[in-house]
Amino acid sequence: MKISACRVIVCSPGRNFVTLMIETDEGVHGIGDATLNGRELSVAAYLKEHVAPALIGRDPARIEDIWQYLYRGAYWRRGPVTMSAIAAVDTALWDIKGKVAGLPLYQLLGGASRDGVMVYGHANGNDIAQTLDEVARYAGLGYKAIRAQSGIPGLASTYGVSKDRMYYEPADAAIATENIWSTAKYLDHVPKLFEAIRSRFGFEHHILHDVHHRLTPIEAGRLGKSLEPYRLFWMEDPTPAENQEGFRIIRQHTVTPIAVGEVFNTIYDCQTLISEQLIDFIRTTVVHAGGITHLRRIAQLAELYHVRTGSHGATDLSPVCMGAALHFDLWVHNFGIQEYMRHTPETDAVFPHAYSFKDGYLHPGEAPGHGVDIDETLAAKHPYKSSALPVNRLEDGSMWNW
Ligand code: EZ4
Ligand code: CO
Repeated sequence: MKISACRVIVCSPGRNFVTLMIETDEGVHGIGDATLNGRELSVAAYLKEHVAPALIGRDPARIEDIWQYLYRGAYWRRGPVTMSAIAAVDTALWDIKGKVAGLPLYQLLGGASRDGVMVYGHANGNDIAQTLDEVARYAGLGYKAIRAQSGIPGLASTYGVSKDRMYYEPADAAIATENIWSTAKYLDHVPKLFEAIRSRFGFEHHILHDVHHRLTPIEAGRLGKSLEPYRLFWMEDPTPAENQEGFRIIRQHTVTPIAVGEVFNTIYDCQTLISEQLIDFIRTTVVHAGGITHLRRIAQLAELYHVRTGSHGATDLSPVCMGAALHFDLWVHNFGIQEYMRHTPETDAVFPHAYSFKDGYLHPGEAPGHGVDIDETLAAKHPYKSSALPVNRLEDGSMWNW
């Protein structure tokens, strides 16, 4: 069997997605997600110009060799654009391997380690009362784990709070929207949110929170300590993680579990975080961290150090990534949780999929490969729309992390 075509499909059914389609001379095809929110066309160009021509005629069964060819062979290693492009190829090749074998992807990896994949949904509101109502809604839908975010008094807008309660799409304008941030106002408000959640709902549910890279390590230590009575499942991205050693400071001050890594693209981004046991959950995903082949290496390093997986699963990761991630999650021994932000009905229609939700768990289904396809006719009706992620400034105008 040989790769006969390699095409990039860019569409926007509610939001932008980049999908790689790999076809073979024996009629089997596979697809992979290559979406990099706000920077979509850079990955599309990388794939079209530099990857697709080199894949024609290759044996699609040689997944490891093609991964190494694209990683080592580029000379310019790592980075989100390169690693998302490699991820798309890798995901499509695993999809093909599964279809050829007639087996769902999780069976190729080693079979199921569990019956279902625990997911968390997003409760968000403009204020605490609204967030509490959303927690109640997710609990009513059967979720065992819920992420809670709320607006902050004195700030016009906040990460994680959306107009539409079920979907969260931060990339909302062609030129980035500017938000204002105050660490003092945030640190004052957040413990009140979790105190209110625990006093209304008790401790039955796993409760999570995303700090979205806003704090310094010592501030994160203070937040983690102040949230200890509410026993969070995790505190996510407390501080930007380029300086992995900085997490030692957070660890010295709190036992609130820490999840990091949705923006990481290789194992080297989390080598110190994992080997020094500075985090509890690693959030690398199929699409942004080199596909199933590389995610497996990260998870198996993490397993040595009691770090569990908790993959990113926002709406900007397409159903193709979600399908592949669920096979990975069902198999990987040191699984922790999977983020699951629902896609819009328009997105779901373009990407028919075998995965399904029941009682707080997702299951990837039994279709061969990863079980997600693309309706290209429908996709063509939703052309690309330029949209950027917001930026953040402090109240005095200085740029900050969004
Ligand atoms: O801001 O995926 O945990 N989830 C997140 C997401 C990210 C977006 C960026 O594209 O942090 O909402
Ligand atoms: Co996050």
